Amino acid sequence: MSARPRRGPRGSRAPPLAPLCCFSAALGMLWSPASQAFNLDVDKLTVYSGPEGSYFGYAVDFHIPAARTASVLVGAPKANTSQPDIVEGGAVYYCPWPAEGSAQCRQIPFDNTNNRKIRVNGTKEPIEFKSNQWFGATVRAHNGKVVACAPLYHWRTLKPTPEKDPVGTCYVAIQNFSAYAEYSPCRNSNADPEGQGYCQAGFSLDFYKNGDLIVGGPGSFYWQGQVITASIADIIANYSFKDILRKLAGEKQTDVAPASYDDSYLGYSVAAGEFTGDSQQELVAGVPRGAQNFGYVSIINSTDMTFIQNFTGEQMASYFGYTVAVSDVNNDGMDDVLIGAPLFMEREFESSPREVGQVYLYLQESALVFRDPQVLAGTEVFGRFGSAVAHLGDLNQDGYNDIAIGAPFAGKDQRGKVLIYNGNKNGLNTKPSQILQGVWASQAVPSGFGFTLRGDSDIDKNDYPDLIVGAFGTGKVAVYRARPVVTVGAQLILQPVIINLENKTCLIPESVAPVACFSLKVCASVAGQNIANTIGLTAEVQLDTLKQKGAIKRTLFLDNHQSHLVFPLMIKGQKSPQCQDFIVYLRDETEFRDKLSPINISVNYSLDESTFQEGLEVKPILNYYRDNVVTEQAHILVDCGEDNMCIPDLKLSARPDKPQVIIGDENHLMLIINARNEGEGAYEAELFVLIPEEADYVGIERSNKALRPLSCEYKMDNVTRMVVCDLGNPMVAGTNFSLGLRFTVPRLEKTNMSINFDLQIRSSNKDNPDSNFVSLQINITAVAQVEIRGVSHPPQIVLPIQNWEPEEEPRKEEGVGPLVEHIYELHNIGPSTISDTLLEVGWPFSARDEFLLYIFHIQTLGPLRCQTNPDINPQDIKPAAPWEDTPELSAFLRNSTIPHLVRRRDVPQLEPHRQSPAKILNCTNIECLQISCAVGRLGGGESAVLKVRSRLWAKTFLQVNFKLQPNVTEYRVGQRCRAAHHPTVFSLQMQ
Ligand SMILES: [Ca+2]
Ligand SMILES: [Ca+2]
Ligand SMILES: [Ca+2]
Ligand SMILES: [Ca+2]
Repeated sequence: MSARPRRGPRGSRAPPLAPLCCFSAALGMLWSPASQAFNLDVDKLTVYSGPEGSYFGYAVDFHIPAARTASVLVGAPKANTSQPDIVEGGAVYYCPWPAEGSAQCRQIPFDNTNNRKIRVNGTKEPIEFKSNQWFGATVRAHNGKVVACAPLYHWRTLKPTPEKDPVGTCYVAIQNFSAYAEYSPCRNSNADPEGQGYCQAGFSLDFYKNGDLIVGGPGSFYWQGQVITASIADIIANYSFKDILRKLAGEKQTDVAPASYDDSYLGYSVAAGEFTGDSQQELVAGVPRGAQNFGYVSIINSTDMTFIQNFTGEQMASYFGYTVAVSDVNNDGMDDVLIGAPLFMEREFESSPREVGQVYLYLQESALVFRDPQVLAGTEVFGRFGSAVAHLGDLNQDGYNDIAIGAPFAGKDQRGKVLIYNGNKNGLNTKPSQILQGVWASQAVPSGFGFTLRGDSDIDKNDYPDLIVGAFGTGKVAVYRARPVVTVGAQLILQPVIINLENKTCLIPESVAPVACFSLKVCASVAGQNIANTIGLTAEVQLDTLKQKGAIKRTLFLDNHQSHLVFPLMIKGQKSPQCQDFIVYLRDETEFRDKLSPINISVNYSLDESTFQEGLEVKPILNYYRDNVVTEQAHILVDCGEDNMCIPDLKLSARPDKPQVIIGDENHLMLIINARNEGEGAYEAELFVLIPEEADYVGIERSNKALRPLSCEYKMDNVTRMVVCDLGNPMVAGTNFSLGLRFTVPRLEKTNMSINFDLQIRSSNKDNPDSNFVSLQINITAVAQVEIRGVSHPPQIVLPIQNWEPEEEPRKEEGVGPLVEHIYELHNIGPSTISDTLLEVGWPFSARDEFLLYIFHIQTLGPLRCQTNPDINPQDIKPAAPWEDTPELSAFLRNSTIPHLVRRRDVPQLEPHRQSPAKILNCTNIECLQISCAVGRLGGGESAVLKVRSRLWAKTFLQVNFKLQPNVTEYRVGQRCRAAHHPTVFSLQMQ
């Protein structure tokens, strides 16, 4: 073995081929899903079985060579074959559909031969080793062509000393299994681990849509791995049984990479999709141990095999890229990428991480631009959610492709599960519409139901694609067929809706007393892909459903005197509704008291199973995403005066609880609304409040006794957002109450002067149904509290300074005097943003033609633009090189919240000389230099900082023998002001 010790021979590491090892200690059922079943049929399953221990079901595919024929291909990589002297060479089975009795599946004779031999030094020895080669570990069919591979196929290599390199090999079958060819792309002179000797070609397998083959070889180049593509026609044309080292002209492959890419397993999974905005598909390949074991998936240019773009995993050793699938789940015409990371751990950094697995969906927004992934997380520890991800096609024919995800070790006894996720315009529904449960327990290895999935082919020609699930641990394969989806549009029409008890126009059979009544029409239409011409529904109508069991139902069917009725509804053809009419009457007024609460009438419907034909076909199913109950309400006319004409007079007024809202504030705002009915009863009276885009609805006020806590609902109608409150049904005459609706107004930045709430009460009465319209305008104000803070460094200076004399005519900054730095911070406490503010600082510059504090440099932070009058440094003295700020100063500059009074503790306080009170210099008695700074937009909580570097003109003070104590921390700071939309002038002066 030529492998260097570090790399080790193939057998000394966990082979990537073996199914990720099995955990017998699952932590039990952590998940009890509401088990729906949409829309795969779980009754008319086709189950194929293979020899025990053969791993039958490790790979599966549909084989649909022509429109009228369909079958299932099943790989059984540990099956024994008729090949002489080969042990567990592996096989691919052809399983006809529909299944034919007991002899269901038969081996496809891809290769009947023993190991080929060569003559070495006069003796014949095998040049290849087909025992335990895992033929059938991958199987793929495309338009009648079938490819299956044996990734652990070894060959001897051409070296003088025999070696066994697991190069892997594949076989192609065409023309209804009449012609076969072998394709072993890594069986070449580039042997050994550093070459392609450990390639394991065919570990993963797929087709481009043009029929070209994609072969993954994750072991090449010290397990860097590679992907190889070739055309089937070339493989066939080039094939020769004897010529074992043929090189394919049109073959393409990814190249060897630097050693840092070793052990990353490129080609562990492969798929094809269109991601560059043209029509030529790209290759997608999983690299689950790449990127320091975070795993990634590459999009690879199919023309030159260069790497275009990567998706990278988020957790080490999560095996991101273990599987990859391409589908367009949001039906925008652009392929999306799904990536499984079956070892992903939840709560990775907590004490009890849970290995649940995860699948990532990357929606393509435009060429090579993807949205942040939607994550579908597994729920069962060690369930290996995401071991398989399959594009299903549009399983329910709603226009969006659907996805199946396998969790092969989940569920009871690790029997495995498959979760179906329906696509929608935003991606995938986060809740599965169906969870298929593995039913086979297994002893030695988990049954692995869901380890292998294949969809997107219609095996029974019912226009709905079907799903194959492999369970290699028990040697079983199940074909789940999709049920046709029937979408029912149902309607209840009541006439009239408001019933006058005195208007007795119906006669009950065998009775002379007339009764009040109304007509009830039940209508339904059906729609669906390839559904029967006549669909039988069973409809059940319930009257007065709000009255609980035992309570008097106020309405009954005229026909049967019951409050409910079950009847068949046969619907012929699609789209046009079929209706059935009923008469419903009210009991005599003396039999019930409640005339106020509405009479709720509902119809629910189901498919009439008795109309289904018995046979092979799967039964249709109602659309899971439609409610199969429709409800309407009728009302008893009350409170309408002598004439029984109900004319309400609805009055509405509203006011806000504060006169204005403030930009930048949290702005809790309550509308206090008064609703009155000064006329007769108003039916289904509702208050509508349209919410301006700046505001959000919070809820109804409940703590204030004067305000009624009505039931209100937030609704959205297209882009219009509103609150709808139930004011009573009827809202009786004389009603007068107030309610409070709470809002926040967080989005005021772009609004000018005011925001508007529009309000109205509406009822279902015929006459005068609505109230006055109220448009409530609330003014917007900007209010900001601004403070100025400052610090001087040092806080005081004592002259003379030991061993230092000022220069007579200083040429350099250091010759002027001690450094005095001031920092002013303009801090906008908020809440509103301020702008167009002016910060002015009067700086004690000179007195009697002598300089006092001589400025060398002005520095700003934040939105400040400053100028001075007169100019600074009029003597043109050479400034010192700018030095680093002291830690305190830089902290102050960076973060204004560091209390600058700290400086007092840092500096020894000198006892002021009481006997000679210092003269205070300020802009009233000396010449000041004006620093004027225009302050730009300053949000609430933000600061602008002005930093002035000056020197005390020491000569001035020494000449007059003057002792200055500029205790600068005492200058007037903290001026407060309110800034509005007009400029505000701050003035700051030194004392
Ligand atoms: Ca492309
Ligand atoms: Ca898409
Ligand atoms: Ca769908
Ligand atoms: Ca089907």
